[in-house]
Amino acid sequence: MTDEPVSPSRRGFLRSTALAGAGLVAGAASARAAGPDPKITEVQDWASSFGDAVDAAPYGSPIRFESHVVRRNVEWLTESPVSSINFTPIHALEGTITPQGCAFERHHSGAIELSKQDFRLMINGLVEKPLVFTFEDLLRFPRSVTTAFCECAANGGMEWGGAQLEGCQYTQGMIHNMEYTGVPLRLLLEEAGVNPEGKWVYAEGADASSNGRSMPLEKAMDDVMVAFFANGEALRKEHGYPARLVVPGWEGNMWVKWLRRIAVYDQAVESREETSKYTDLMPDGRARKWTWVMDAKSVITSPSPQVPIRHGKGALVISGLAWSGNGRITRVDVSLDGGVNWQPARISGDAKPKALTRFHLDINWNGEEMLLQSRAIDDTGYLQPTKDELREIRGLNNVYHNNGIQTWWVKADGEVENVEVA
Ligand SMILES: Nc1nc2c(c(=O)[nH]1)N[C@H]1C(S)=C(S)[C@@H](COP(=O)(O)O)O[C@H]1N2
Ligand SMILES: [Mo]
Repeated sequence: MTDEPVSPSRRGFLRSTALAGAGLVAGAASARAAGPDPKITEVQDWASSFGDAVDAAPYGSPIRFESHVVRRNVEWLTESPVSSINFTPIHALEGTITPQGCAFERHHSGAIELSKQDFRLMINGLVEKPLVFTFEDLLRFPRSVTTAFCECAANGGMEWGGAQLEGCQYTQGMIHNMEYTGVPLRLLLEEAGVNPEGKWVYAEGADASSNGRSMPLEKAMDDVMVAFFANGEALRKEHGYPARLVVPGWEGNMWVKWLRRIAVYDQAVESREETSKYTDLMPDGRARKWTWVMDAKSVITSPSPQVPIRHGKGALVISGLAWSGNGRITRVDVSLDGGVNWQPARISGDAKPKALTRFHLDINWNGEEMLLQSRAIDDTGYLQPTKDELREIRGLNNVYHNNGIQTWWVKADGEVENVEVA
């Protein structure tokens, strides 16, 4: 099955009326009928000898049967792999936490190797006493723990013009969700003492690009964290070791990695041209700016183009992810007929604010074509829009903040294709 994206092509799909009556009811999954199965009746190799000793891998990796669950790149997307992006294999993951080893990476000038010994974090600008923290200093501040998704504003950007890439890894995979431990930025700012004129907090990284971004002081004092642990272990190099900003709910570009300086100013400043390009061009030539919050969005991760249905009709688990930068996911609806009829999915596990939320819907698939969609609703009452609703407002010049509803065309043979309904 296709684990690589197909070359760019545009597809439209007109809703066929034959699909409308796909009325499916949940049915029980069936087990195989008991029979003389050698996997049961014969003594297997793995039961006739010893397995690996405990030290075989002091730091373990996934078993080789899972070696396809990896980040993937789309080579034609960017000119150089050091200023590029890859994609989380969300089609192959379950639950909500993204393992660091397959969490997407976005670097403007490559992932740098910065040791804890070489790490320094400076706080200056409009503060009472400018400070420089070593990594050891950070470890002595009170810590907090939070789970948050980090989504690049460009996630789904290639789909503005129409369905293009075959797989949610590519269409929604510029996202990861980790449990972070670190120091609330507020505590470091309070230590330096923000002057009354200070209204903006500028953060920059130690890499060549610096990725300098400004955020309003209110956000910096609210839930922003200087994180050094992710999913219980040290940050990986590619995610900003030894410390990065976690900016819950806001676009990935604000999540400065290899953090080196926090400056308080009375106005917003941006470092380099490349990062200040994070604006949304509108049809009339004006640009939307300061669109930091990632609006509610969802996607069915399985079945999806990289995860076709192989078991034929009958019990089918539909699994997906929903998230909102504005708060908590309160409901996810699933449609089997391209948005004509909707039914609520089950939220599985916790729906944490500004974090990935897992939903499931168990159906009894009758083997007919489906146009699968999901739509997220958050606790502000916001309902995820269709792609056409977004285009009507924002036009087609835009790259960022595509949170439109995704459609998967499930064919009778179980293959799945990225389409749009008209
Ligand atoms: N220092 C630094 N921070 C950075 C970047 C960068 O290139 N340099 N890229 C930003 C962008 S655009 C995104 S989407 C996120 C991606 O974080 P990740 O690589 O952990 O997925 O990091 C942000 N922080
Ligand atoms: Mo990004």
